Amino acid sequence: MLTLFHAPLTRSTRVRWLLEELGDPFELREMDFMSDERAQPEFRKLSPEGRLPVLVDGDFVLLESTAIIEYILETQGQGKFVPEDAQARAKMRQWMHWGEATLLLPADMVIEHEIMKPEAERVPAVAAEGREKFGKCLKVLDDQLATTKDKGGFVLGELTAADFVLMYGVLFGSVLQINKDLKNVEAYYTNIASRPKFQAAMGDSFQALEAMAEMIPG
Ligand SMILES: N[C@@H](CCC(=O)N[C@@H](CS)C(=O)NCC(=O)O)C(=O)O
Repeated sequence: MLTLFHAPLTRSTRVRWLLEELGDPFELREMDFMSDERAQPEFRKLSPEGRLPVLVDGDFVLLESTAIIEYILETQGQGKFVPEDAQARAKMRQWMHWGEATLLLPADMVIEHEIMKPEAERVPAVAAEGREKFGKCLKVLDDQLATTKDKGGFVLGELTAADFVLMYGVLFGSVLQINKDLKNVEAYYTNIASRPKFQAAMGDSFQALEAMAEMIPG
């Protein structure tokens, strides 16, 4: 059985959502992200930098949420959430990489400098630059969603692996109020948030998101 090391509101939510949608049993090892659990030597053997998610499949340990999603779909997805056509599959990977490498870079600038860092270490100019760049990225996604909204409502129409990745940036775009004028992105988030399996993956994180929204300056 697969074991997922997870903490609420981290990228492991992507993997947890996928596992919930697939419906096979898995072991969830929930960690307290803010405690010293991730610094423990036993955990560092799995994740040298103490990062989440971590997937364990027998003796096999895998890091990086996008690689984990591809591994799960390849080993137990039975063709779900992966287009058959090679070019559609390539587009799925394009959006997966974009959703991690491009979209989350400015998102992290905002999250770090508005929420995570102690106040004395926050640099408002970094947060402002992050907001601007994050907004521009989300506009790119909004334009893409305009082309697929009548074909299933996900980034390529039907739900694919790319959406499990993109969801995470979109969720923070919503909390940070950056999506608010991007109708297609907002509709996309609302659609995902209404899925029972997504709600199961989020657990009580919706309340944590509300608390986070209140911490945002201005
Ligand atoms: N690219 C990696 C990023 C993993 C990552 O940085 N996860 C965050 C939580 S969302 C983390 O564990 N950070 C710990 C730290 O920065 O010390 C992935 O997609 O899995």
